[in-house]
Amino acid sequence: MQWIFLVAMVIITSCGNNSSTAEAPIDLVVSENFKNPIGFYNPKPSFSWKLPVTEQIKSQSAYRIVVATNPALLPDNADLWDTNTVDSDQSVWVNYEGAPLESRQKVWWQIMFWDQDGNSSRWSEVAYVELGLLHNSDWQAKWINLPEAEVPDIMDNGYYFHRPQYFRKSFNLENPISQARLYITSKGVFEAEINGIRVGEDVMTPGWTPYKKRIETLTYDVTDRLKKGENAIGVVVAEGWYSGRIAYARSFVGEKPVPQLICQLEITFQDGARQIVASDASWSGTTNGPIRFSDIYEGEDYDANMEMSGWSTPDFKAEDWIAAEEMELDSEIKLLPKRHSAVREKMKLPVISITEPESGKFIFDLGQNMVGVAEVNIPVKKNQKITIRFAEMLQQDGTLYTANYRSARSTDYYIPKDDGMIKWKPKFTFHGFRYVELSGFDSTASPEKDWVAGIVQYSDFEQTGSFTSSHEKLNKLQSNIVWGLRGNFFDIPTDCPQRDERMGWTGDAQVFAPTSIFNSSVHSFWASWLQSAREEQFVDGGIPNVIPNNRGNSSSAGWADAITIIPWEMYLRTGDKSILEENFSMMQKLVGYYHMKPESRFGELNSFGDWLQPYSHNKEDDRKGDTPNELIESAYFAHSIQLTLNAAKVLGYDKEIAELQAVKDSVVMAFRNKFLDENGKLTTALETQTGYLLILTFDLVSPEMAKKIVPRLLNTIEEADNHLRTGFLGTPLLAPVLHKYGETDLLYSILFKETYPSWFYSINQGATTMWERWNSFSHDEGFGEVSMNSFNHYAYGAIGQWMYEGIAGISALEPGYKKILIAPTLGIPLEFARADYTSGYGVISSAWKKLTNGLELKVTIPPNTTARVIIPVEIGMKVLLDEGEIASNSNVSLVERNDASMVLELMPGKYAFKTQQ
Ligand code: RAM
Repeated sequence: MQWIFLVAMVIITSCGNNSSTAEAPIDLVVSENFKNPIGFYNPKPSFSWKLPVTEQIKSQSAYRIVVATNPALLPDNADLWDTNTVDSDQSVWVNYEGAPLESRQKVWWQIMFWDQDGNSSRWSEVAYVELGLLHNSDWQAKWINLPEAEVPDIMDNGYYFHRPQYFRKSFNLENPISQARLYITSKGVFEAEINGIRVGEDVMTPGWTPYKKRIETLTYDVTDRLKKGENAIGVVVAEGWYSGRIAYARSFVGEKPVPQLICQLEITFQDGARQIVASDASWSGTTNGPIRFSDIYEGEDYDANMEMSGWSTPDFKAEDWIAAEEMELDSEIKLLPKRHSAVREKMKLPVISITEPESGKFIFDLGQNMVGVAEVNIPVKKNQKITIRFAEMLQQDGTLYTANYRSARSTDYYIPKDDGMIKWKPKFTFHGFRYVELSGFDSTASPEKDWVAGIVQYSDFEQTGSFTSSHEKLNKLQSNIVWGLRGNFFDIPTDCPQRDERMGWTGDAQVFAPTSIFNSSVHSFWASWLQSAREEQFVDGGIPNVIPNNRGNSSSAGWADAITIIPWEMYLRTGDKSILEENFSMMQKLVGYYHMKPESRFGELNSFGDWLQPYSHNKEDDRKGDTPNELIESAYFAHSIQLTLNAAKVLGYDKEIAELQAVKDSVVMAFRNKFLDENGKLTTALETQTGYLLILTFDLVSPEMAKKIVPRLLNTIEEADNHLRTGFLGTPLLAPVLHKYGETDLLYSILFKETYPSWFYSINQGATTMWERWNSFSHDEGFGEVSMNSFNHYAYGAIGQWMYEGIAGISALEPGYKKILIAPTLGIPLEFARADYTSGYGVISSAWKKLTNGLELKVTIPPNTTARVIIPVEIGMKVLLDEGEIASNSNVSLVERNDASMVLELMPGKYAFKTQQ
């Protein structure tokens, strides 16, 4: 009897309609791609997983998720949530619907699925998610600072600054430890140590948010750092974005806020007892540590004579340290767990050559414009100051070109305490550079390449895509785009990483966001920045030009719209509806803001126009280009309404759908009446490429009218000798529009232009990143306009989207790539191209190669998706699959055969097609 019961149990728990077991699901993540997070921000996570790639598994027919408070309860006794068998092919974004999770809570989860034939999989490995501190009331700790830090010092250049504050606390733990977590953040930037060893690998934490509303907290597992007996924690806090110089003003215009620390070390002992070590007035501190000064723009000053050996260990005698002052938490400022990865050291670049253009000043070339810090490993003389300067470019005489840093000092100083070798890098600054100039080292030694390394830092995301082709310059462009991304995803999306700016310009962000997600796992990065946008939205619905905002209260068309465009783009590319839910009301308020103005008052909004359009005739401000503000404003108004409407449809917000549709129709009518004549010609003073591109991208006219407009656009391009005449707003639209209207040969020719203005032109001038201007530098004319000349500015990298979607031809037919389109665009200049992209379902790839008499196309489709592939093949030619007949493969079905292509529907798998005479 017992035996029969046991067998029955086994059958029930395997839950199969069919007894065979498939491989377990893999890559379990919560919410925006977090793998086993601790200190997690979201008490209602969603769950996603991937099906294993095997011959047999094509799709999921059902799943079961179990969630428990203890891994031992899994899978059979899940006490928090058991979905039981859910008949569904959903393998991404399954919302947790168990009891709400609480601060600190750690829960374990596991998943199994049934494939298309009802075969059950094995259970996945157990994954977990641990929450951070979700409420201000979770904090016993107080904000602390040193009294002396309240009075800032003044720098030589007149800017005030606060010296970095070192804090410490020693404490006794009487019992063996089972678990310890450090919850920590600062107003400023911090680095923590426990018992002399650094905590975590993050840099410049907590990053930059609207500090008056929200400061992000970090959580670290420090169980292994602590021991029974005496322990100590030490934290150094510097100004960072909080009170350092950032932008034309500081974060808080006119204020001189004091950097502060808050942290809470929570220890659980093996007997279950708990102890909390929290920042408060019992901590002591000093500003007399070795980091004398740190600032994002200026750099860092370090004096080794001031080193305090062992300052974060229990034995340290903190004799001249003073008591910290404590301050209660402010209920207006929410302390919330950081919702995207902090910046980290991601790569280390070696030096490729050394020069000495001025006696005693050696320049180390890293061969690549990058963002981060330089690590030096050099011989020094006691008290002989080392100067470390940076530049993105060199002048003709081989010395550093630093004029484009504007007022940013961007220099580090180090004073050695002894003769000998030092290894050092700064902690609380970052630089944008390719070249490092060293002087002041021990001049008896001759410089070696290993004296300097470039430590590349950016928000800790992974590569999700790659693009390569037969064309060297196109590959260089891809590399420059990726370096532009690495350089400008430094906790927030910045326009540039090197000069006295480095701000979250919204316009730049919206044009580059789609490209960024092809290349990197930046979904949570954008979701987090959008939260800052919600916090910064003005009462009237306007959106500041930079987020976080430190530039006053104006909104600009094409910039503000980042907050409708980015949620929509992220939804399309990930299938995550929560990004629409979270941002819907912000989107709606922006529409309301635009709508406040009667239609007759087009052009009321501030605008940067088609920023930096080449050959501008604009007499007021040539940077704003030739497309009138009012047209840009009205077009973006219509576009933002459309995207908000799309979101309302996805979310099923019926009331809003009707309202938004009505506004959209009236705006579009007004646009047509004002800006177009009946022949589709722009009525503006100048016909611009961008004017036509906006109309065609945002579908502001009927298909019949679009047919009249396309030739006009082509005409403006021809007049420019087949070059682009577009700025920040127009350039990203060129590819989608020309692609949509079948002008891909022209598009290839614009993209492959070597002459100004073009992508390859900058490459021909030596670009290793994207530049702010096509001619930021040229061999003939030298450096461009110095007042605004960044050599690391991702905006024009927006073409990367078409390299994936157009050239390689990978795009999403359904949000999140549940249904994929593979439709490569062959171009005369290319022999082959290949892109790989890791979607929520797994790797999608498309690789094509021209053959003497046809084409080879290799495609990978991940499980639980389907794909439509459009193979360019003329009538009369044959298409083979794996050297055989297509018809013999049951995973492929023919949708259509037309003059120019064969359209097939593919099940998951790998396919090699060949076209032949
Ligand atoms: C400059 C930068 C930035 C741009 C603004 C309008 O500061 O070029 O990228 O968005 O102007």
